[in-house]
Amino acid sequence: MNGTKKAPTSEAHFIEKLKQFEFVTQNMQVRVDELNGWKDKLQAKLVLEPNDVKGIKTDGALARQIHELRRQIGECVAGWAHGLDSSGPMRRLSEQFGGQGILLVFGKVNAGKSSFCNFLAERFKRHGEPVQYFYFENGKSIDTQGPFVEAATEATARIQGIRLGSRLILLDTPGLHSVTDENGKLTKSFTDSADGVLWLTSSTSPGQVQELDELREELKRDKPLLPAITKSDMSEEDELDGAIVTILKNKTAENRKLQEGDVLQRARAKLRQADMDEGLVRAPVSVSALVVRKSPEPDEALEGAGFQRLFGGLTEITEAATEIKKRKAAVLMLSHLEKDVVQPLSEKIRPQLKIMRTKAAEAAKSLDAAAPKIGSSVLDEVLGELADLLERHKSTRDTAAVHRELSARVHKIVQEHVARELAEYAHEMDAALVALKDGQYGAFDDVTEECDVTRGRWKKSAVAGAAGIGGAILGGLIGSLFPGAGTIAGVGVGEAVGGLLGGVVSSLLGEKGGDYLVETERLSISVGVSYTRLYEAISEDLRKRLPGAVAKVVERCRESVQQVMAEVTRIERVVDESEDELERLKEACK
Ligand SMILES: Nc1nc2c(ncn2[C@@H]2O[C@H](COP(=O)(O)OP(=O)(O)OP(=O)(O)O)[C@@H](O)[C@H]2O)c(=O)[nH]1
Ligand SMILES: [Mg+2]
Repeated sequence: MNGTKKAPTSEAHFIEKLKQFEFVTQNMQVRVDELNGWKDKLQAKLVLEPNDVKGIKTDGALARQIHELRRQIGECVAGWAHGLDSSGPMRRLSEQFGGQGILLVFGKVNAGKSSFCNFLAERFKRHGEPVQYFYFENGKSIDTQGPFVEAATEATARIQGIRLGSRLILLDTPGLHSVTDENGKLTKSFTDSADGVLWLTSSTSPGQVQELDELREELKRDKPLLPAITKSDMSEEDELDGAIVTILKNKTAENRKLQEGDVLQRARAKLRQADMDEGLVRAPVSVSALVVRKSPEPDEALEGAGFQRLFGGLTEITEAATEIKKRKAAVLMLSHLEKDVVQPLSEKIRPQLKIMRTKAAEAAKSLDAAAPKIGSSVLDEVLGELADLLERHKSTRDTAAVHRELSARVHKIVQEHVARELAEYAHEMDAALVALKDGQYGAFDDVTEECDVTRGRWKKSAVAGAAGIGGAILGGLIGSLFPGAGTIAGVGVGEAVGGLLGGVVSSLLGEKGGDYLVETERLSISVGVSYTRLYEAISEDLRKRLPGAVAKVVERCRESVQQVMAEVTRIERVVDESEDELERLKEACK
């Protein structure tokens, strides 16, 4: 026989209604996906670009700040996953029972929880509904043959459950204040997954509201609470066919009403006092599973034992639980994102970004001062060496060597100053910027003196030959009197003086020497080498080009600082925008 009659009972109604409940909506899955997507996007955007800021030395203060930021971001992102893991058992359970409602059967040791679960399973079976018992081991649910152990002494030491029909899970937990602390912890790790709570309190001393302290978190999450006063029965002796028998009877209606009113009042007061929503407490229902079980007509006994009312209450809280469940995945995800993602970003990353902004601004400021300072010291040092350098190459007049050596010196001096003043940076001056091209500044100059020379010549070659020899000897002598005048100058002087001497000799020889020819000539005689013009030309050019070349190096340093600043700004914007975006997603979840 089956329990449904013409006018459906509350029990039948509950069983039917349960089939229509949708515990998860497609819509919420979309929300959860959005929240997951938000996190993934944030993680991708938090990757620091580029990997290393060009031109900044790895041991410098700026580089250390970047390194620190990268480390902190890495730590935060790793923390996200950890935050998600710590809610593992609950999450796994929620996933496993994705489309089903979970009611937590909660109460003190011996409150009658396992008996209550077994009893409901019996009722479902009686309605031809599938029933499946299971328990948890190592985080996995294992199906088992029911029913659960009911005992006068502590019976349940594991989390076990029953699937009633295809949509409802009852979680039977070890009793509160159970002798083993482990059981309490175990229970706690699963209570999170519930969508609603059935609080079982024995009619022998109902309403020990301090038990609700353990449910603080569930109630904070707006889970509905239905108190059931169990064992609402009493034994009475009666006479049956002349024999004295013990009969189990329901407690009187009056007694039940009193207890139900009392439990409701206490529970509400407790929630109020704990700053929770007292509206979560539903009207308590007094029941006796044992009375029904002992009755020869269990279907009929349900009403008197309080179960039709209880099914009414179950219908209500299951309905409320579906609402919780619909939002649950998104609510859980949101609370994870706020606690594990947004909070560390504000507490760790934002302050680090602020420090970096300050450091970068300071660096930019000291670069402003660095360019003119380095420019003028470099110029002083280079010009201070220029005269020496030219002096060293004067004898060879090798301007190519001058340019080569000077270019190298300029480059080296700039580098030395840059290394000292811009120690943070790895930029080098582009040597091409100060390269001195050969021929650019002219050459070493001759220092000359001018004189008039009178040349004479005999027609007879013998005399001319003798005069030429003597002149050459004397010329060489004079040439050596002008140091640095060089061979060419020496020969020139020798020839000119030779000509002069020839004239003297011919006058000594008289008319007999032959015809004497005289001519006067103006000669420019080189007496030394000057680099005055070269010095001027080079120093003028360096004055023009060096400050610019130095400024270019400083500019590149500034670009590096700007790169750091840009990255700081970008990360700040990512954090701001992500927080705004999460607020929008949160609104959409409501
Ligand atoms: N009189 C009466 N006794 C009941 C009723 N339901 C359960 N009991 C008894 O209460 C005792 C405890 O029942 P359990 O269902 O094991 O209680 P529990 O809350 O699961 O206990 P733990 O698992 O130890 O926390 C058993 O001896 C049951 O027979 C009832 O409706 N009336
Ligand atoms: Mg039990």
